[in-house]
This record gives sequence, structure tokens and C-alpha cells, in this order.
Amino acid sequence: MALSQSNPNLDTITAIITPTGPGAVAIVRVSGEQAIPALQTLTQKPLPPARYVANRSVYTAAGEPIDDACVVVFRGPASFTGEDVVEWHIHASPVVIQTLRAELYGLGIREAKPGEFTKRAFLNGKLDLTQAEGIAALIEAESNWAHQSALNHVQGSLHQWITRIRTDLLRLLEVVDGHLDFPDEIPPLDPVETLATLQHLRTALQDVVQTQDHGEHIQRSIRCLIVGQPNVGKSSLFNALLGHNRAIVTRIPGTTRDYITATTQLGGYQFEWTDSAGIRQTRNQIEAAGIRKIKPLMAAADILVWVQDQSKPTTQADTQLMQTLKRTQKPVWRLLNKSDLKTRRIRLSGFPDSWPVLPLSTRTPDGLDALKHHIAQTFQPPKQAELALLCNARQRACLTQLLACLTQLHTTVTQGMDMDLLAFDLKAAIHHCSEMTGEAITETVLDGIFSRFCVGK
Ligand SMILES: Nc1nc2c(ncn2[C@@H]2O[C@H](COP(=O)(O)OP(=O)(O)OP(=O)(O)O)[C@@H](O)[C@H]2O)c(=O)[nH]1
Ligand SMILES: [Mg+2]
Repeated sequence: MALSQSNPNLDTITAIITPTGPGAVAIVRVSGEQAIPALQTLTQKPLPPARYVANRSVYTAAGEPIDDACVVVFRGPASFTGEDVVEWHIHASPVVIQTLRAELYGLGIREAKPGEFTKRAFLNGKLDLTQAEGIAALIEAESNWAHQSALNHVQGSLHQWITRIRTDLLRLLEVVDGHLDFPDEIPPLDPVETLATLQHLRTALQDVVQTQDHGEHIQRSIRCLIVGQPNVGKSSLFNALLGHNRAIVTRIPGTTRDYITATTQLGGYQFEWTDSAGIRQTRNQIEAAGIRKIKPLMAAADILVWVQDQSKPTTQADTQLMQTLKRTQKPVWRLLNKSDLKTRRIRLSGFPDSWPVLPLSTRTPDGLDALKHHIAQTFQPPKQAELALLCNARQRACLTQLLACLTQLHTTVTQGMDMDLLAFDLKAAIHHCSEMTGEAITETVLDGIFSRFCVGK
């Protein structure tokens, strides 16, 4: 379906595109046919040249002064949305913002829905769907790698890659269709060459599908829950990771009650650390409430960081906690803390080989080295090519369907090249490429995608 091309009947929309709250300047964007007439009405001055920052006094339609502002005009199609756009840089006073917006509403301009500016940019062919989704991902990026991946998408990496695949498939379809229509003039596809092309495409696609696992850790924080018995140094570790004393540390067992969460960046990834109450039998109601919260925290965690005090001998409680951690089937890192003290710990039977055991001291300057080294080994920098082609869930679904189509095509070619069947399979594969870039997508799906954007984007 052709959703593209500018629609002159679309109404003019506006939104504040800067964060709300106190600040020096707020930017109000207006996009659509009424953007420039509204500027003329509310500034009572000649229009500034496009793409120049101009000083303008702003008035209500009744002539009351509102603010001294800077305005920028972008003439469509050379604008973000492809329509005429005016950006008003006004003082970030709630009164100024509200008055200007009320005046714009009074001129028939309405509030933009979330993602509506980007949706118009997409509909006007300014960017494809993967680039539009890249903008949302860029705004939401929590880690350096997520930021780089999203920026790649905005710059068209995914779009170009899938377009190349689509072009190769279209070339095959042209020959198949040509042969079906003019069998005497256009020869059928050469099976050897076709198989080679399909194999090449499948391998490329499989490689990309395989690297998608990486995306999970890049696109959101890696949740690490610090658990252990009381007084082993969980809060000390939490503070050491953060570089400041966020959690209370005392020599009294049972210090931490409610859990505390904070994030850090390590090696370009974002880690979310949670310090929890020490697990033990207790009569203290508050402490017991804190311990009860650990189970759901374990369920939500990606990694369980189990801290033990290696200056104390292993106890029955250690074995019990080990069993609990085992049952989660999650990665567990066992940290033997207080390595600056004499060791008293003895082996734990039934300890899984897959759990790394790392020395730790939160008291010495290099005490976190083993943990940091382990993190660097486990979460290595992704390759640039991986970042460029890291997909969101919708895009991954398109990739999986495309791969299934290529496999089907392969079978059709090896089983005698039925030309009608080939044309059918090729069209299905091309359709999935077009779904990825948004060329073949329903209005409902499109609305679903853009509604997840923030207002003003
Ligand atoms: N010698 C030494 N003492 C440490 C180390 N890490 C923590 N401690 C001490 O151990 C005691 C308990 O530390 P916390 O960080 O409060 O321990 P916790 O596991 O959070 O304790 P709860 O919140 O009660 O469960 C404090 O006196 C810390 O100074 C370490 O590496 N070496
Ligand atoms: Mg604590």
C-alpha cells in the first residue's frame, strides 16, 4: 500500500519538543500548512528567510505581548517532517509556553500525538521506518552501544542493507516474470547462479540473525542483583561500583533492609546494580520484609552477584543459598569478599563449574579488579557491523520471515524450478523486505509503532 507522499489535507500540529520543567529555553515546533501563517499572525513582522534564526517579539492574536523569541522557518520539503515547519525558541516559562500554545490552538493548530512529527516525516519519504524507529531508539538509548546502534539506524545502515537484499530479489523476480510472460525471448533463471545468489543472501541473513542475541544487553541495562548473607559486604561492593557511598555500611548484620538500585556504565554497557538485604532467619519485621522482596528481584535479574565473606567458614546457610541460586538457572558470579583478611572458607559441595569464583576486597584500591576484568571478558565490545544491523522486535520478526522465505526459495530451486512457485516465493520474500522498511505496512501497525514515541518527536 502506498502510504507515502505528502497529504495537503493534514492538519497543522504543534508540540513542545524540549523537556518540560524549569529551564532557559523551550522549543515549540509547528508543522503543516498553517505553521507559517501562524508565525506571521503572532509576530506581526515579515517572514524571516528559511533556516535563519530570527529575533521576533511574539504577541497574542489580540496584540498583547507574550515574549521575545527566536524563530526558525523550515520550508517543506526541506524540513524534518517534509512540511512547512516553524520552531519557536521561547523562554521556558510555563505562562509563556501556555499562552503561545493557546494562541496556536486558537489559529486551528492542534496538539501533536506522540511520534506524529516522525510519522509525517516517514509518510513524506524523508526517512524509512527503520530510520524512524532509530530516532525513538536514539532517544531511549541507555548505553553507549545502544546509542551507536540507534545512530547507525538513523543514518540508514539497516535501510541500505535490506534494500540491497530486496534489489537482488527483485532482479531474480524480473527474470522469472519476464520468462513467464515471454518464454521464447527471455530464458529461465540459471539454477546454479540462482542457488549461489540465494545461498549468499541466506548466509548474510543468518549471520545477522545470530548476532541479534547481543542486542538484548545493548538495548537495555544489564540487571545485576547483589545477594548474600548479612554483613558479607554487599553494600560495600555496591558503593565501590558506584564510586560513592550511596548505601549505608555498618558492622552490624542486617543493615540493609529495603533494596537500592543504581546504574553505572562499564565498557559501553549500562549495568543496573541492586543492593539487597542480607538473607537470614530474622524476627525483625522490617528486615524480614526486605528479605521477602529478594525473590521477585531474583526473577527480574540477568545476573546474580553472590557475595560471601571468605574470612568466615562456609556454613549450612551458604549451601542453602547456593541451592536457591541454582534453582533460578541464571548466571551466578560468586565473589569471595574481604580478600584482604585471612581466608577461612572451605569448599562448597555441589558447586556448579559454570559459576565464576572471583576474589574481592571492597577495602583495597585494586579490590574490584577481578570483577571488572570478568565483566570486560563477558561483555566484550560488539563489532561495528553488528551494531549497524541490530534489530528491534518488529524488525527481527521481519528478518525471521524473510529467512524462512529464502529457505523455501532454495527448496523450490533445487526441486526443479517451478517458475510460478518461484515468482510466488520471491514476491513473499520481497514483501518482508518492504515490511522492514515500512513500504508495505498497514496503517494500524504504523500507528502502533509511532504511538510508542514520546510527544514532540
Ligand atoms: N576487611 C574488610 N571488611 C569489609 C570488606 N567489605 C566490607 N567490609 C566490612 O564488612 C562490614 C559489613 O559491610 P556491609 O557492606 O554493610 O555488608 P552487607 O553485606 O551490606 O551487610 P547487610 O546490609 O547487613 O546485609 C562493614 O564493617 C564493612 O566495612 C572488605 O573487603 N574487607
Ligand atoms: Mg547492606
